[in-house]
Amino acid sequence: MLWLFGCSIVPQPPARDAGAGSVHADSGKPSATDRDHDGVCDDTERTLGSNLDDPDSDHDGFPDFVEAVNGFSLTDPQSPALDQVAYLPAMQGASTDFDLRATVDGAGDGATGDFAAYTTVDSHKRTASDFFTTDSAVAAEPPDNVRGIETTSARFDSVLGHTRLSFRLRFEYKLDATYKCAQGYGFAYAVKTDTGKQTGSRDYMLVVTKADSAALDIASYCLPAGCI
Ligand SMILES: [Ca+2]
Ligand SMILES: [Ca+2]
Repeated sequence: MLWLFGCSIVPQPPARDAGAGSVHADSGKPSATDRDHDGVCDDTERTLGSNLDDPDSDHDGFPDFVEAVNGFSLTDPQSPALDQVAYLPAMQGASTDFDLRATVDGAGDGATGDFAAYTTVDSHKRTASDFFTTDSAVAAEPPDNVRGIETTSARFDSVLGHTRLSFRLRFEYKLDATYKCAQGYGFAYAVKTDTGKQTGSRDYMLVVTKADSAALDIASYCLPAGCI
């Protein structure tokens, strides 16, 4: 799903450590290829319908680049929605619990939560998997639609009918490294039935923030040296 855009263009990951010759390393005049220096090239912005002169085209607080590489819309302020983003401070020992829900139409099978990290543009090749530790099953609505909840296995027994399943994901920061800027890590969470059918999948983003960043704004995020 990574690099999958609404208009189905598939850009390549930027060379994050590019030095000389990169857009930002150019002479002082405005770049011909990335006018607003937001990591999204003018041509890509035209294709996506975003604003070539605004690094946050939909003013949702997420830079165009971060939305583009994580599969969210650059022009819809509801994408990602508030409940699609988890935040984790880059401080050793920090953790965050992230609650999410998936609606399934059960046929009596068990249903288990399934976490999957997307490839990212992190220069250290980190993904959401490097921070994800556990997921658990929390509740079902209506409760009588499930026979039991195996909390630590993120599993609901015998789900029958239209049911909203609640899960809790835990992310922990165990790295020694510090973050100079915030980085978004896309992931999907789906529900798998005992017969292998996958349903209720939705995309999310874990934002790992600079440890001392009290207020996150678009300037807080890492941007590539070039543009996509
Ligand atoms: Ca741009
Ligand atoms: Ca935005």
